This record gives sequence, structure tokens and C-alpha cells, in this order.
Amino acid sequence: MAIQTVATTPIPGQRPGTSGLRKKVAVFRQQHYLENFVQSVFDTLGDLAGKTLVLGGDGRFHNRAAVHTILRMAAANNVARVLVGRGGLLSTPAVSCVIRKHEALGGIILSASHNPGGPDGDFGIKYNIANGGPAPEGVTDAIYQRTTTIGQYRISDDPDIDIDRIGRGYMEQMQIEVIDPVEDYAGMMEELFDFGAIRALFAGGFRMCFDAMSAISGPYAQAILEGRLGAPAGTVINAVPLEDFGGHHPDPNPVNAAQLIELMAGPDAPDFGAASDGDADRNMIVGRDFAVTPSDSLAILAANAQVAPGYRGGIAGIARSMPTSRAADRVAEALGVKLYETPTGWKYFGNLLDAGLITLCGEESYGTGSNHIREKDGVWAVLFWLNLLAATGKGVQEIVTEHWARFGRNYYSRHDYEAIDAHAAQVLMDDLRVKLSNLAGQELNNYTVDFADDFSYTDPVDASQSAQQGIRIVMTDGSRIVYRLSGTGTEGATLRIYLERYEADPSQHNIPTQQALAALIAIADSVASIAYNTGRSNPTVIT
Ligand code: VG1
Ligand code: CO
Repeated sequence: MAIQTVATTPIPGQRPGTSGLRKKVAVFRQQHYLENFVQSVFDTLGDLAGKTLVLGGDGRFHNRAAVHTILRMAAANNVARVLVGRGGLLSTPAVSCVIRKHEALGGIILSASHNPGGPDGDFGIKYNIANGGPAPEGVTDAIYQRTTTIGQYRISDDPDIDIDRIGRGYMEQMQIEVIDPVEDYAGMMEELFDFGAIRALFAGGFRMCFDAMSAISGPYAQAILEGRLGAPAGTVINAVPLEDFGGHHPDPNPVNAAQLIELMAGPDAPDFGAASDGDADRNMIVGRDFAVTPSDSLAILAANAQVAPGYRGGIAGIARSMPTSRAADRVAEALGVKLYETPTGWKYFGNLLDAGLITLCGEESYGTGSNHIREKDGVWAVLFWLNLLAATGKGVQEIVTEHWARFGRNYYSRHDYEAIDAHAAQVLMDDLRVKLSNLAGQELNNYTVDFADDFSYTDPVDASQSAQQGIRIVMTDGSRIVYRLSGTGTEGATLRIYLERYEADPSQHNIPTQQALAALIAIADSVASIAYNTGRSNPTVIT
């Protein structure tokens, strides 16, 4: 069979965002679209002879077709070996795990993560480097530059190999190994957590519901919870990954995981609830009629890390994305370790983890993880919570309220204005930037502005710089408003407003969140003239 060299021309707009290149499925199905991007990745990587790559995706519509195309392109670009998950499936954390375990050069993940799927939904592609983590900006910039000059791509016309059967095959000179998507990952979880204690918890009648939202966490959660940990069958709901996620929006927050939230609020609620997203790197933790905010979850896991065998040696440091609440900062202080504040997106944690500066990290967007891999990890976070519940014998709400009593509570909420006009969003952000220098010292709604700036970050390891990472208005009491535009959306622009207020007094820890933040919400609206600029009087989603 022959390797074809196909002439192509650059396609505009192939710049990766917060987490890879995400577009509507229809865009990805355009002629040469996927091929141009994949060839640009290969060109950026250089000589691939002798190298191993990992390949898999979250099973959304177009996953299978894309896997076959990428295999044929890898074979034509001299890749020595590809490890592909059976059925073309691998969760994002599993790709990270497999890259590291098998010392691959990197991996290609097919997913648009928390974005909806199906023929009218979104598709995405992301390159991860040898540490198992998302390619840093230097690499994604180089890939993007290549997409602007590309003139041809290479592809084999060998027949597709069977990716539904574990085993080895060849395409051209390239070896393709179809692997069990769950095995390596599940083995790693067993080393990190006290499976004996969690097994005993389930054996004692503890009940949980894990909502996989018809996405890729299902097979992992089933194999680990119902398989290795003995949880009753049916513990995992919506467990089969579907191409359109069964119509679910696989973004685990109280709005989208309404089925789980309703169950957890009902009279016969299980003890513990959890959900994950399209590619299984996010997690939502729920107690009986009680959702844990992701920022609190990070702080609580950090404060209690020693319950898990994998973290008994202690924590080197903690990192959180800038808009994530400062709950973890107080834990870091109590532990006497450093807290790092990074831009939004998991790629910024990679250097800190590689250098051993941090052990745990997280984002407000339902992402939590550690140095075990280089991606956020939904099932890992759920197992960590199970380990904590088993070790303490306490309930979710009890653990959280005790944490607040000890450290204070960071009231926190994110307001998203989705699919607004892209130009209007840009105008709003530009206007805000102009206002920044005059805000300090101003009295707004009983708050005094301490400082206002546009967050920029210098990586402490390689000194790389990232500017314009979110506009923040910080009050003298530490309360904050942060404005950012999403880098994962595929329609117009999405404006995210993050709101945070600290409350030390335990007698004030039971105010409904939106009420506790009402004054800040009003300030956020008036400073940015949101209604005027976007034509919207209310956010699309409040989490
Ligand atoms: C969002 C989240 C961010 C997360 C990213 C990828 O990005 O805010 O915290 O890292 O999604 O998550 P943005 O730019 O839309 O705010 V996933 O699970 O979609 O890969
Ligand atoms: Co995700």
C-alpha cells in the first residue's frame, strides 16, 4: 500500500484555546480540516521515527472516524507505535496516565470535553506532551503557526485496522496496539487510595450514585466502583458512553446534572453523589441535598490529604487557577506550604507538578487533580472523597461545614453569559481595561476597591509569560470579582464572571450563596455595564 501526499491550503481559525482546538462537528468534517491540524502537530513534533504516541477520545460523534484518519496519518509520518484505546476510547486522565506509564512521546485526545456532542454538537482535538499534560502555550502556538502555512499532509491508504479488539496490528511500518482503556488507570487508582477501607464502606451499606452523563467516565467508574470496590450494580447511572451523550450536556454542575441533584435532594437520597464530564476529567461532589463547590473541594482534599495512602507523605504545595476561590490558600497557609495562582487551564499546572513544587491543584470549573498524572481527574477526585468519607465516618455536609468552621467560608459563584455577540464581549472587556486604573480606592456598594488589574502570569519554572488572563477587581476585605472570556466555546463569546466573598464567622455560614454575594453581583453588573453591553439581563448559567 502507498503513502499519499495530499496538497492542501491553510484553513483559518485553527488556534487551540484553553484546552485544544474545539469547533462544531460540521467544521471538523470539512475537507482537510482535521488532517491539516494533525499534520501541523506532527510537523511541530519533528522526527517521529522510533516514537510512541497514545490516541483515544471520549467517544463523541466523529471520534471513530477521526481515530482512523489519525492512525493513517501517523503511519505515513513514520510514527513507530500508537497505543489506542479499544473502540478509540480513552478518557483524558487515562491518556495522561498511559503516556506516562508507557513513556510515550505524547498523545492525541479527541474530545470537546464538557461541550455537548452529536452531529450538531462540538468536536475537539488536543495534543499532550511527554509528561502526560496538555501542550504548553509555546507548543500550541507553534502548531497554530504551522496551520497557517501548511501545504500538504501525508496519509496512508492502508485499510483500517480493527480497533475493537485488544491486540497488535500493523499499518505500513507502524505498530498499532489496541489497549484496554481502563486497566492502567484503574491500577494507578488502587495504589493511591485505600481500596480496603472504601470496600468496607460499601459492604456496610453505604450508597452512592455516580452520574457518568452518558460520557466516557462510565466504563472507568463502573470498573472501579462496581468492580474493584464492590459497590452495588446500578451505582453508576448513564454509564454507557453515547455519541451524543444521550442528549445530556456532559458538564457536571448542578444545572446540567439535574437528575443527580434531584435524586440527592429526595427522601431516599444515597449518602454520596458525583458526576463527571464528557472526557472524565471534571468532577462534581454532592452530599445529601448539598453540592460541594469545586473550590471548597480542592481545599478540603488538601487539608485531609493524609487519609489517602498516595498522599501520606504530605503535600509539597497547592496550585489553583486565578479565578478559583481562595479557600485553598488558607489550607496552604495552615500546612505551611506554598500556594501558586495560575491562569485558567490545566496546562499551567504542568511545570509546577514536574518541578515537584505542588502536589494538588484545582480549578473552580469542577477540576481537581494531583501529581499522579498531568490532567485533572474526575474519577480520582471521587475516589479521594470516598477515601475521606471512609476514613472519617463523616458525611459530606459535615466535612464541609467543619472545614468552614475551621478555615472560614469563601462564598463563591460563577455567572456565565453564553453565546453573546463576540464583538460586544470584546468591547466590554476593552472598556473594563480602560477603567482599571481608576478603580483603586473607589467605594462601591459598601466595598472599597483595593486594586484592579488584568492578571498576568510568569511561570516560576521556565519564566514564560501569559498576559490578559482575566480582569480582577479585588476589595480591601479580599472579596473579588473576576471577568474572563471563555476559551472553549464554539458559538460567539462566553463571558464568565467569578464572584467571591470571605466570611470568617461560622454563624454567617448558612446564607444562600447568591444572597451572600448580592452586593458583589450588583457591582459586577454596573462596573461592566453587562446588560447594556450584552443585551442580557441575566446570566445563562449560574454555578
Ligand atoms: C473552561 C474552564 C477551565 C477549564 C477548561 C477546560 O475554560 O473555565 O477552568 O480548564 O474549560 O476544561 P474556559 O476558557 O471556557 O473558561 V475541560 O474539562 O472542557 O477540558
Ligand atoms: Co473535560
